[in-house]
Amino acid sequence: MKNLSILRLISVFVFGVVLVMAGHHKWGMAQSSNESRIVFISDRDGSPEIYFMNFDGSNVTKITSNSPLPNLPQWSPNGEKIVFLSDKDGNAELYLMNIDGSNQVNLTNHPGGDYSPDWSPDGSKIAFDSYRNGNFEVFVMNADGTNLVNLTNNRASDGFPAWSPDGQRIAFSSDRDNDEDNIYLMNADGSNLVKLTNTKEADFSPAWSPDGSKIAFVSERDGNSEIYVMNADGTNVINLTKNPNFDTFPAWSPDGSKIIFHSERDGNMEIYAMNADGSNVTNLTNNPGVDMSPSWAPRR
Ligand SMILES: [Ca+2]
Ligand SMILES: [Ca+2]
Ligand SMILES: [Ca+2]
Ligand SMILES: [Ca+2]
Repeated sequence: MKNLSILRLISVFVFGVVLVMAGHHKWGMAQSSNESRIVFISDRDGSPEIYFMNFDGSNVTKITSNSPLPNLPQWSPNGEKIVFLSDKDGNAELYLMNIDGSNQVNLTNHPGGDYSPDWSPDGSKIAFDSYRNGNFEVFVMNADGTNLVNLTNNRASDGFPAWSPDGQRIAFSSDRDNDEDNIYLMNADGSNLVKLTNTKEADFSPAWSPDGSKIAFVSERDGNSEIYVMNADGTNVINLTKNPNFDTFPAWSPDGSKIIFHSERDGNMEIYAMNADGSNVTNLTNNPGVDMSPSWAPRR
């Protein structure tokens, strides 16, 4: 699956990009405290680290220091922990830490690459994808790293797990039908597989709306990476971004009104927010560094 591999390389590649851009943007929307925060990756201080910012792009705060290639931070449902990817122990592993960056624990501890963490809605489990068996598989483990289960067991590339808000199903992407990646659903135990999309170009990185009615995802079906949304049964697919540049990594706001994503449309990687219908796109980061992989704080 070329797109899985390409996406994983982006985390390394884009940190070599240096472009000049200046300015700061205020969105000016009032939000309650924890809902307003976004965790993301930036190399604005010279090397990639994990940061917080408010929903409007203000109050940027660095959480980690000297963290080798951190990526894909995901806030726990109770707001107290962050799971993220780092290669600080020599290969891609998933780590759990407190939201102040303290107490980093290696959850995966396996020489194979482990990526794409996603919390179960009750916070008891973490789904992820891993190359440890020689092809990408979707695994689930307890939030302390115990009780590992391979949910896919298929020689195809299976990745980007996303738990439904009711905890019953997991969306993921796979090229198991000898095609490009498409979006599939399975029950949280790996049973009852349903294919939701069926295109010749790659569909990946699914993200459920908080009410479970829709799934945002990335597709290259219109010639470049765009953020799409569809009903959770696969109907009514809509291109939300319609921009010739690279748009990927959708994540919903806790109230379902916004989708954040990262894009290179302004010349370097920035984090953007848009309304869930694609309108009112706003650059939240406005920094010449690489800003990527946003995740919203959970609803409290
Ligand atoms: Ca590993
Ligand atoms: Ca597989
Ligand atoms: Ca695009
Ligand atoms: Ca930037």
